[in-house]
Amino acid sequence: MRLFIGLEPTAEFRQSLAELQAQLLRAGIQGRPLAPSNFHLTLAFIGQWPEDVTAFLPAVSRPFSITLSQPGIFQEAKVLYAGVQPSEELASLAEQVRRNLDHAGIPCDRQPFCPHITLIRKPLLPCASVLTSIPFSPVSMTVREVCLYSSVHERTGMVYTVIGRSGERG
Ligand code: 3AM
Repeated sequence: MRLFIGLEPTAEFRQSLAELQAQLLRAGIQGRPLAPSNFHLTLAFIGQWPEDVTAFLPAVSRPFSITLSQPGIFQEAKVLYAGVQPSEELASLAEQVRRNLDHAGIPCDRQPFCPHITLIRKPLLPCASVLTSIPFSPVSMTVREVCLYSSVHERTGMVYTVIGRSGERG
């Protein structure tokens, strides 16, 4: 299984992300838009691993909010994303996820945590200023749980599916 751990957008948050994505496309940005059903915020990328790791997802003891910020681009990864405002709670949740994996001997990517939600892969911009010209709303959602995702390469592209939740740990 190809696995990663992340946050699943609520229906409302997903809708706002889809609207932002549509605005970016209308502004002339080309590329490969993610299907809104695939939107997620990655906390830790595991990659190939033979077992379900739901048991190691940290519980969210105190729900907290995350809020969108300006869209941006990771040039190297060729990704256009919706920014997510950094916060103490979010950073410590990502750290807790990575620590749990370390303790369980499960390897994960150790790139610094930079909260974002990918909207368009391989973006081509009509001009450099297009991103700052998009009006975006700083919508929020409440984080209540951490999700384990599987990533499957299907004929139509990648499909990310929640296969475990921190609330479901036995
Ligand atoms: O959350 P985003 O969309 O930025 O790019 C992949 C995607 O990131 C990333 O994990 C998320 C779910 O697939 N990813 C894929 N391979 C990776 C790797 N080897 C990776 N992240 C780090 N290391």
